[in-house]
Amino acid sequence: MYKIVADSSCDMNDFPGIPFETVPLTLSTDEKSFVDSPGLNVKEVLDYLYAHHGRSYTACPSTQSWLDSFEGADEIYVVTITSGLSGTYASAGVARDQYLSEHPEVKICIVDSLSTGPGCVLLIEKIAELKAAGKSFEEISKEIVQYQKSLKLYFGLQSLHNLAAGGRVPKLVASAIGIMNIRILGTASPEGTIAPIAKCRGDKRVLEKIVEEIKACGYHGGKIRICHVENLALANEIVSKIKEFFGDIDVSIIPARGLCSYYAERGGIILGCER
Ligand code: X90
Repeated sequence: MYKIVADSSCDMNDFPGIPFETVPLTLSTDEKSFVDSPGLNVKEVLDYLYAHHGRSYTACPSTQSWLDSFEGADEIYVVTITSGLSGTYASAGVARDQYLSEHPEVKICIVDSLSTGPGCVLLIEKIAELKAAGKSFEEISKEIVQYQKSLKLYFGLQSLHNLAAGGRVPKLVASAIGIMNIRILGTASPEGTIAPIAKCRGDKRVLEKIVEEIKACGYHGGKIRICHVENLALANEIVSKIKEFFGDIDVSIIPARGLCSYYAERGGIILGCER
């Protein structure tokens, strides 16, 4: 039996018809910890964190939580948040080595998304598609790396506070964002780190700029997945604008789970597309 496992940065809890499970990261302050499991009330956690004055931080899934997720399958595909910003990919690797030493007959492929949220969603859907097409473990392991390279990720954020506090963007890049209605538009670099593209004043400008970038990157009407942090309006506007140019495309919009909500922050959106 095959199974796809992703960490909670993928923003989905399940995919109809796909054997799928997520393994949670955690969000913490010095007083409280929140496990980013499917039942997490993201709005309440954000309310708590915005009201909290001390430090907050995140942690990648434990080896044990990966090991538990591997149980019961003999062909396992793991999709993780970018190794450029998180230890999640490494922790999955530790779990794989341990699991394989106890279950040498099992096959485990770990895919470094070099992305997050919607980028992971596209990878998960692709693995399931390749599997449904009857491809072997070896073929899927190879093809998914090529597919990853064909994907693009863009994001529009209203604050970089948590990313900067965690050392994931330089404090200098973060400084002007969040005041005077300034947002940042960025992309995932090929190494899976944050590459700022432009500062934008207001969501309308984010919308225009993101659509410009998508058109310029070689997008030709492929799949698009968008996750948002309490900003369905912007996600919907982006979709209508893209449809004006590319017609009826395969697109879906999902609310971010805990991890992406914490880093993309309120108002943030993240878009993944095929090229
Ligand atoms: O504690 C951990 O190991 C998790 C650390 C995750 C850090 C980054 C999460 C980013 C989420 C922000 C915008 C998208 C940027 C993606 C660039 C690859 C969302």
